[in-house]
Amino acid sequence: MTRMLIVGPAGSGKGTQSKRISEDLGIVAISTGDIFRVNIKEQTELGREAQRYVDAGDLVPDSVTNRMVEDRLTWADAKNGFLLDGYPRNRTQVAALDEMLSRLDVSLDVVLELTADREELILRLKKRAEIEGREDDADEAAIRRRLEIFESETAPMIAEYESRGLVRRVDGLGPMDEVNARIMEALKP
Ligand code: B4P
Repeated sequence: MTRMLIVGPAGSGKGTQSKRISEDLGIVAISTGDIFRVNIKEQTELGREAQRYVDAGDLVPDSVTNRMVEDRLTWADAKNGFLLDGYPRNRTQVAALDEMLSRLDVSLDVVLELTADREELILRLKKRAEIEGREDDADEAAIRRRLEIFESETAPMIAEYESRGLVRRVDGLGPMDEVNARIMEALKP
């Protein structure tokens, strides 16, 4: 049973790799970004609340995001392990996740960090904008904002997990299969 996080800047391959890890390890992948996008598409109350933040590349308020994750972690499919993609993203969310896990009487096994340089990230997001038409990829200002928030809020959060000895860092550059092979190597005990 594995309980893990995948972290990295926008475009580093989190969503892409988490689907593959989920299949390889037989654990559910939970992407906060995907949950927001589905809710925005369906214009649920959560979607209407999150939309302007997601479109601008800002973080959705912690209270909204934390509540959503806490609910999702109680579903039956998360009982046998999970991979959280895109959560937590700042220190407040780390504290909230610590509390959730303690209530569930479980702990994290590993935090997988994907790295890639800024030019490559921007290139990938622009390419995805052409293919998938995600609003936050099509807007340069929103891309910059997501990368800024990663530096100012998420990188210090990763340092926190590093001090707990949980981080395994993997180079996210190169073909997806190669990145996946590096990840599987890094996840070996
Ligand atoms: P996310 O959905 O997490 O968006 P993302 O950071 O861009 O990552 P994503 O997983 O989609 O992209 P990936 O790197 O896999 O968040 C979107 C928004 O939701 C946030 O801005 C925020 O508003 C909100 N949100 C989410 N979580 C939140 C939280 N915890 N708190 C508050 N708000 C939150 O891949 C990018 C592209 O690169 C893909 O097109 C892929 O095909 C390509 N790619 C991947 N690997 C590649 C490789 N090896 N080579 C070439 N291309 C590759």
